[in-house]
Amino acid sequence: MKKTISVIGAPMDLGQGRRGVDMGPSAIRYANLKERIERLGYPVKDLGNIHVPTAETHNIINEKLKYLPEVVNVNTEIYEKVAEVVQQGDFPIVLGGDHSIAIGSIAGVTSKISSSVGVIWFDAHADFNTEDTTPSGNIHGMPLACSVGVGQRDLTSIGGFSPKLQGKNVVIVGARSIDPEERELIKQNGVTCFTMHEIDRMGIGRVMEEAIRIASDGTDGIHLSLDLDSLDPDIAPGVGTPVLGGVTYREGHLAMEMLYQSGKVISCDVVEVNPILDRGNKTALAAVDLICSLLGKSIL
Ligand code: 6HN
Ligand code: MN
Ligand code: MN
Ligand code: MN
Repeated sequence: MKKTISVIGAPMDLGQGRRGVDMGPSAIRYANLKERIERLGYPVKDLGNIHVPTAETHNIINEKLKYLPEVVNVNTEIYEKVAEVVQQGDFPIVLGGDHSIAIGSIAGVTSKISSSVGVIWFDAHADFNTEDTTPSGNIHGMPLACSVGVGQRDLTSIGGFSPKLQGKNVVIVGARSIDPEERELIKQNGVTCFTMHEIDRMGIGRVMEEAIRIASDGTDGIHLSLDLDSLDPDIAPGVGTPVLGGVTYREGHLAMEMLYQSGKVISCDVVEVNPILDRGNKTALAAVDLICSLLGKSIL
């Protein structure tokens, strides 16, 4: 019997500045997420959406940590839901929403695992800023730092413990836009980063072999945090912070196929799909295609 897949919608848009990413969970569901996963032989439970307050009903108090209290509250709810799913032995897929939801998601996964969890952060960005290094004040640029215990306390201590991850088991793949001080933080915390440069030089196959080895070294499993802006904007235009020169469609799929073959992935986030900026739900469809490869869909 295959693991039950539990889908949790997190229509969060308070971690970034553009309208529409709150519709990401709907767009991904509309792209037939449930049916397509069921076709792979998994039981699927859709647990619905986490409540996210409307941006217009709240004020920004701290320009360096926009909507901090609201982002903390939503992530606390995500943490609780994900922890419950993992406790039951199911595989959570958290649909963003912006990438700030990974703070709660990773807190939930790591709280119920006896030893430690590795993370593969598939993204055009490193999401390793803090309130001291952020160029935007947007919390979606901070979740990976928070998860290794770096940053504002309310964010790092979601679930009542910190850090969630050890830098040596964290791997960023696909990066091509990193802020200057963010770069220093990544190095200081022992995080591995395979940028587009390494993907071009080594090929995605070798990059993923290394990434899987590093993320599973001494851990009980791998959490995949999949930001759709990792893909090239030609194939995934519906994202808030597109960056040229991204991962191709096949590179993305090979990465997911290799993660499936590793047998190590225990949970994932699928974030930053913005239907307002998309063309014909293309980005949500690409997201579902990638999830299917991650869950074992093979070509032959
Ligand atoms: N994402 N590094 C930029 C910032 O504002 O901190 C961009 C972050 C993008 C975050 O795409 O999840
Ligand atoms: Mn609520
Ligand atoms: Mn991201
Ligand atoms: Mn990104």
